[in-house]
Amino acid sequence: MVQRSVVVLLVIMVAFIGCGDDELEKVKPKNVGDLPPLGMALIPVGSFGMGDYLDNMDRALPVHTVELDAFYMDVNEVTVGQFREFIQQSGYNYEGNWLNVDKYSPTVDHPMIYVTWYDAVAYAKWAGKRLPTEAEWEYAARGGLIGKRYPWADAESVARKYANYHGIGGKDRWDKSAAPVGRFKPNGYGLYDMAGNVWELCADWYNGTYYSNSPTKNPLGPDTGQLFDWGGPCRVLRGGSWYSVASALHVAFRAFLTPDDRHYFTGFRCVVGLPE
Ligand SMILES: [Ca+2]
Repeated sequence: MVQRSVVVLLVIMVAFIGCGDDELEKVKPKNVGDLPPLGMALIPVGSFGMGDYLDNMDRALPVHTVELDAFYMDVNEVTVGQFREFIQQSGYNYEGNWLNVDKYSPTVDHPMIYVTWYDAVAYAKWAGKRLPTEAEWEYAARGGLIGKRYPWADAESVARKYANYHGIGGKDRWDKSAAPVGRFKPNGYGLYDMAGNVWELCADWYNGTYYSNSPTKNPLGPDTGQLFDWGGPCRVLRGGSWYSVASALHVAFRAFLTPDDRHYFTGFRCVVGLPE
């Protein structure tokens, strides 16, 4: 019996030795379509309580259940280098001022800033992606945690390990500019800078009362944005920036900006759905 096992083993070994490079090339990974695209993380299908559990932010109430399909999200904010490549390849007419960009995002590894919502949408289209919905952004920022304040849970005392935000201390040595992307710790889904560095544009129009009548499944935001005394409508901004105080880093904190505004604190990242 032992001898027979040895013979079988030898046959198997010879069979493997007989496999050349040609054979290896025939082997394809299973379910290639399920692998995250380069630089993106899989955000799993699921549901969560969207909104503010802890701080009575009226814009982020009521907390309501949202169900989302799975999607992939850029692990980093879109960089200056990526945006320059987009312009070179597409011929897109970027009407911002590169001197402004260089002042606060001086290298190709810094997040692209001074983008309008239209610039961000154009980049996403070129990349075969789209902007996240506000619900997708918050779900991803929570990183699998439930009812927590920040992407890393609740303690502000460790914020400097995870976020570039106002003031210096800990790992944050970028006091007067954005940091290169990915220099702080990621959240539970492997996403960097969901708190701080640059505010991130979402696809949705902003309305402060939307949470009262949001659909449960894959909400897309209101049909149009809220109007204010000073103007509007606005698109949603999330996550806070290098110039924000810690309260703006909350995963539920909602900010907004008119879609043709450019600022030193505004950037974005993209998402893409899973193949059908
Ligand atoms: Ca950010």
